Amino acid sequence: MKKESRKYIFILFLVLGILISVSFVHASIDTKNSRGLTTTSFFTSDEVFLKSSTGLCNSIYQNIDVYIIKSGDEVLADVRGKPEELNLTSTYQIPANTKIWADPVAGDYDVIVDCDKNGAYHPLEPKTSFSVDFKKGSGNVSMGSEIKNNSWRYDAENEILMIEMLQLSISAGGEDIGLANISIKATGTGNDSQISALEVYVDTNNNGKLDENEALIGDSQPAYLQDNGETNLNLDYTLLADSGPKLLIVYTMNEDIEEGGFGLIVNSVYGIGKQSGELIKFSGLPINSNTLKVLPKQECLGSLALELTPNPAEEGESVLAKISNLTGCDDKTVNIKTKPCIYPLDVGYCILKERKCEIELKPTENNEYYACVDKNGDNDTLDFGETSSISLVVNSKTEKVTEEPGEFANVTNQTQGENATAVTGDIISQLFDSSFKNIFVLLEITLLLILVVLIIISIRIKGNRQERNKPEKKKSEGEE
Ligand SMILES: [Ca+2]
Ligand SMILES: [Ca+2]
Ligand SMILES: [Ca+2]
Ligand SMILES: [Ca+2]
Repeated sequence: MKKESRKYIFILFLVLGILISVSFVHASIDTKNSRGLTTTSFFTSDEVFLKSSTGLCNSIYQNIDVYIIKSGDEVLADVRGKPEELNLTSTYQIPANTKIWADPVAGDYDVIVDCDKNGAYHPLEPKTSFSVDFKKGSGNVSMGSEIKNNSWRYDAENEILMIEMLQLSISAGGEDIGLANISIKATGTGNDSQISALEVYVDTNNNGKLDENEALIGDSQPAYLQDNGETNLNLDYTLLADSGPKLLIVYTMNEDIEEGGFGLIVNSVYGIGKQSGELIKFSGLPINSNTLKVLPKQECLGSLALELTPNPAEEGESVLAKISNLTGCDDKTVNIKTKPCIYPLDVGYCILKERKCEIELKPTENNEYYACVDKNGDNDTLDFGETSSISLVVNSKTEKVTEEPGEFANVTNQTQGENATAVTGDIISQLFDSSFKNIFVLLEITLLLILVVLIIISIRIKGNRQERNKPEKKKSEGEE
């Protein structure tokens, strides 16, 4: 019996020992992914998180070091450069959402909790393992800022041949990608084989426009071999992981391109992963551009000229405004204004026929005259050769006489001959007018004086009457 009871005690201790060791195992650490799932397998595109049960480090150490070391390493050489120091919760647990590696490198690893922070691993300290596999990167393309080029025409005086057609946002994830090629298909009624060049640039300043020093990364001349054709351009550009530059697709137009609508579709973009070496097909395609309307070549050329005859002119005299120096502008309207062209029409207009037109003016004073025409039909008069101005001098005779009375002699001397009599007659009538006015002023003053005297007299008479009434009033009061 004694032997039996010893056996039972031994079994009891054994069970207790197992229970204790189980509770020790229970205080463990595990790796998990960003979705909170416990796992030991990660990709290079993932982030590694750490979690634990309560009572870690036998509930003795609260401030601990977490090491990630290469699997099987004896020394604690952290692959991130240094261990991560952590404060456990009040229940001796790794805090929630503890990320231990944001950009893991492919390989097999151990995670060790150095409870006593002595820089060495003790077999009783918590430990787990995980592996990271390389995953090839991914690429995406999306529409950038909308480019609104409604129309274009060849203008010899303002030669703009390069037209931005489409801006793309492009991005890489997981690894750097060397862009390999882009496939672009022409659309629209216009004959695309007439487009001189198709080019792809990096829109460094992201303004939707091609600027100086922006890098060309792919091109084709001509743009397409045929109408509505498709061109596969080779690209020379390294897209860095987690970056998002903008690309610009630019057409170079041709002076002799025929009218029509011009658009394009980006069908595909391919690149090669710099780490994986694998072909990466970009998602997000196809993407369409807006349609550019190509108009007939600009025919109305030259710089508008305005001439006024006579200039100087006499007051009341008609002046002819002559418009000239434009070719190919017949049937266009030229507005004449006394203010710059942005102001409303205030004088008149004429319509160009056989390169010229004219309009009769009735000027009353000196003025600046402006001629305005919209040569290129873009609803403004801001383009080359669309405006002209000239000063008109109007000799006003009466103004000179009234403003400069001391210069009668000069005026009469200047206007010798036929005009002389008229001018002298004018002066006499003006002198007569002024003396007539003087008489009226004198009369008014006299009448005013008489009025003042009459008022004074009436006040005095009133005063005397009151004086006389006073003793009579006192007398009557006394009688009462
Ligand atoms: Ca230790
Ligand atoms: Ca076409
Ligand atoms: Ca730009
Ligand atoms: Ca214009």
